[in-house]
Amino acid sequence: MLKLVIADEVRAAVETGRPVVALESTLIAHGLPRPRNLEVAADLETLLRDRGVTPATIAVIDGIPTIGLDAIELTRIANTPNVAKLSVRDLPVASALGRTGATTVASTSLLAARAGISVFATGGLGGVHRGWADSADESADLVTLAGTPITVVCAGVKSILDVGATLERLETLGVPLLGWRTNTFPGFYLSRTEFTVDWRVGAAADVATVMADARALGLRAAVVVANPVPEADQLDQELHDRVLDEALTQAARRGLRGKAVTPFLLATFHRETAGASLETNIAVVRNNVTVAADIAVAWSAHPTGPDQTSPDQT
Ligand code: PSU
Ligand code: MN
Repeated sequence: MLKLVIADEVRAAVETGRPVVALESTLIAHGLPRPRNLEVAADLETLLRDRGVTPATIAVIDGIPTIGLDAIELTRIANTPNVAKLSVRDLPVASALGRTGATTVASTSLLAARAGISVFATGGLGGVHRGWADSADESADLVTLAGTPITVVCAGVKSILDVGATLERLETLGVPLLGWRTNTFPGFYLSRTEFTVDWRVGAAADVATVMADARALGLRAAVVVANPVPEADQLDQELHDRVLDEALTQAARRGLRGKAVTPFLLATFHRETAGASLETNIAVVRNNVTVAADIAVAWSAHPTGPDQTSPDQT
C-alpha cells in the first residue's frame, strides 16, 4: 500500500505543534538552472532553520512521496536531467510505477497538508495562461488550492500568465487572498501589477487567525499570501515586457503544450535577461520563505493553531 515517508524531524515538529514550512521541488528541478538550483534549495532550508522552523522539501523518490528530503535526495532531484514534473494527477502514477519526480505547487500542497503541515513557501503560483481562450491552459495549482487547506506564501502568480484571469479564477474557486503589507497584487518578477487585493495583512499573527477561522468555518481552500519582491530586487519592467514577448513567441513557434510551457518560459527568461531574472526569482523565493517562517511561528503559537495529532500516515 502507498505510504508517505515523513522525515523524523518533520514528524516530530508536526506532532508537537512546532513550526514547519513545506518547500516544493519543481521550482528546484525545473524553475532554476543547475548548479544554482541546489545551492538555493539548501539555502532556503537554512533560512528556515535560522528562524527555528523545520524545513520540509517535498518530492517523490522511487515512487514514495517524501516529506522532508535528505541531502542525497535533494541532490538527486536537483541534478537529475529531465526529472519528471509531477502535478497532482501524476502522483498515483509515479507511486505505482516507482518513479522519481519533483512536485509542483499543487502536488506539494496536497502532500504537505496530508502530512499535517500548514504553511508552504514557493515562488509564484501557476495560473491561467495568456491566450487561455485558445489553449485552455490553466495550472492545476488553482483547482488544487481550492480544496487543500494550507497557507501558501507566493509573490502572486507568475507574470508570464494572464494575471487578471487568474485572479478571477481564485475568486470563483473561493480561495482567500491576502496582500502581505500591500494592497497591490504582486507580479512575481515585478513588485506590482495593475491589480489590487481586497485584504491587506501586516502581521503573521493575523494570518494565523485567518487560518484558524478558515478551519473553524469548515473551509477547505488554501489561504494565499501574496508577498511582493522588494523593489530593489525586481526585474526592470521594460526588459521584462520585451523578454516576455520573445518567450511567448518562441513557445508558440515550438508548439509547446502542457507541463512543458512554464519551465520553457522561465528558462527563456533566465537566458534572455542574462541571468537578471534568475537573481530576481531567487530573491522572490527567499523573501517568501522568510514570511512563511514568521507565519509558521505565529501559527505554532496561536491558541487554536496546529492540531497536535499524528500526521496522516507513516
Ligand atoms: N515558482 C517559481 N518557479 C517555478 C514554479 C513556481 O518561482 O518553477 C513552479 C511551481 O511548481 C508551479 C509550477 O506549481 O511552476 C506551475 O507549472 P504549471 O504552469 O505547468 O502548472
Ligand atoms: Mn499548464
